[in-house]
Amino acid sequence: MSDRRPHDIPRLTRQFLMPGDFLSHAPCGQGHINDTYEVRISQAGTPVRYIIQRINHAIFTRPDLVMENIRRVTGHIADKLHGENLTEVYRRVLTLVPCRDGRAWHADADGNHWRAYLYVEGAEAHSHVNSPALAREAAKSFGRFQHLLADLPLPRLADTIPHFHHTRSRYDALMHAAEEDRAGRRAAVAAELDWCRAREAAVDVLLDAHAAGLLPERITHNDTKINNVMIDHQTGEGICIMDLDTVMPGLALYDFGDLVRTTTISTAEDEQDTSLVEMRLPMFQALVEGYLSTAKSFLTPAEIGQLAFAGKLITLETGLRFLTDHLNGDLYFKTKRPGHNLDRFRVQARLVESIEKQHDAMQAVVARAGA
Ligand code: GN1
Ligand code: MG
Repeated sequence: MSDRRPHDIPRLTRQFLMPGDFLSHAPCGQGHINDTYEVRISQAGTPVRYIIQRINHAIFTRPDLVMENIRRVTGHIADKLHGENLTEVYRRVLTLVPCRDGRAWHADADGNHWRAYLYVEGAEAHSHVNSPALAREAAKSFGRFQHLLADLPLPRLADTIPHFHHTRSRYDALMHAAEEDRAGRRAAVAAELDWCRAREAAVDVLLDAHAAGLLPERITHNDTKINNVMIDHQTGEGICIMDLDTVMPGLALYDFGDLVRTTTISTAEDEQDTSLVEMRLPMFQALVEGYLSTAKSFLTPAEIGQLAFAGKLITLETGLRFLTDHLNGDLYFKTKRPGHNLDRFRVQARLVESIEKQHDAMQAVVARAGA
């Protein structure tokens, strides 16, 4: 179904259990996939904020499974945090706001699926990391998130996007897109494709280790971008993990890898001057320390041994995905300018190279912290 009509947010707001009078709404967040709005409701004169989000059903083709995963995951975490007698649990885990008819989401007449959350006040998501303290907090929070979900009761969570971090499939999809050359862009990216081919061996490393029984399947977030953790204004603590659409079975290293990709990088993901892109070792060190502070109790030595490689792999994988989308004509990720996905690919490629150059130093950091 198409999504061409402007979203009538005031009307949508009335579908959810948000008592009060509608005040205003504004787009919010930096996501490349869903449409996110902040709404303000007046409750007896006090403005209260909520988040309303359209699930991109071209990408999440089973929004029902996404919502069932999120309902279980947020409910489990909230129960555990209450069990620890923590205060402000509604700020420490996302809280779904149900619809007036009791459902967890609203399907509109255009075939769009909408859900709502309480707004996490007194905190913000950062799109760039300027201090090791922030990197440490983010990694600590994602480690805690994995830990909290380690005892989620069966059944297994649904694979909302099958093969999401199956890097071999991502590589094959790129080669397929190059073969098809739907947007007529292949000739112009011949050098980029060669760069990817030269790194093909990397795509199987974690998959092979998993198949050999060395890396266990866990419940993972799978989209641990730095802007998916809310940092508390007062304490600087990573207080709440957001963007739960891809929480599903995965490898812990995928989560750590995407933290490396988005936190150690010296620039934005789409920086046009790629000479500025590098992997910042102090940030990597902070990530390793922060992650191990909450995840060491359950990680295996094989997982700890691949922390540095995971950063390279997920950066490479995300690069493959950006280049694939460029070749397909920019159908998947939202873009703001021509060549945007190609710019994103080039940044990932420079970051991979920077990680390759600093491999030994990164391994030494892991060895020190993991010992
Ligand atoms: C997408 O929408 P956002 O920014 O949270 C993507 C991630 C990529 C990321 C790259 C469902 O996440 O996998 O790593 O862009 N999400 C999906 O910036 O594909
Ligand atoms: Mg996301």
